[in-house]
Amino acid sequence: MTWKNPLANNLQWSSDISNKEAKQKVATRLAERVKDGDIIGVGSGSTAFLAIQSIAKKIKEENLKILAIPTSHEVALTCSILGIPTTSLASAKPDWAFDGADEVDPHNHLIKGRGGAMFHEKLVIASSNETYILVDHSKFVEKLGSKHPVPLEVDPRAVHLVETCLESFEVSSVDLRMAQSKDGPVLTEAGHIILDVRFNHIEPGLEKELSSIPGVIESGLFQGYNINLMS
Ligand code: ABF
Repeated sequence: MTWKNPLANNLQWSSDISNKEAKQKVATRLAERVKDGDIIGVGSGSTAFLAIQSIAKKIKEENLKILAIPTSHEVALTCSILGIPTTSLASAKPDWAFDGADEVDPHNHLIKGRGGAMFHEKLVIASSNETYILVDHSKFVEKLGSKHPVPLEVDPRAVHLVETCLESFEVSSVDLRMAQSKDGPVLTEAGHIILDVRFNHIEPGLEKELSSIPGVIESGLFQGYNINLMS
């Protein structure tokens, strides 16, 4: 008897997808570049979710074999439900990767991390020969930080140290990201907390300065990565 995955027909994004039509268009275009044998880094967020679905459709129709490197457990589960085999950065290097973003400035610098997966997303993007960032018009900003704070993934033991170190930056607020239920902080897949930080100015070297603070695992700032923007 053939086993039929009961989740396969019920796969949906957890909430309404904003600008869904624009996101779907870019997701469909992204899927066109999938070739047999590709190892693809797969980002998180609703745009990436639509892209995974378009890719799954294409590989089924054209009987392609690909391998995905997911950036979160959630993405891994989505791939698995859609029948896309997965591997990890420890075993393979992505030929290319795709992901979403929260803000993109005119230099293609990004703020990411609304879903809290920016550490793994950064590892995948930094490991890929080519990266496609999928965005709709709402993501373009003149200055990074106009709409979103910069998330920092922080070891919980370092929370006070990191807050103290942040005093030497021009910061207007630092918020511990709380779970929707408000009964505790959001924990990343690695068990770290997230501090959402609003900087008065985001200068080009800020990403490196932040990662040099002891206890900061990674930030959601992406400055100077070789990315191709798709909108
Ligand atoms: C991931 O999803 C995150 O780094 C980014 O915060 C978010 C973008 O989400 P969406 O595509 O749903 O707008 O890429």
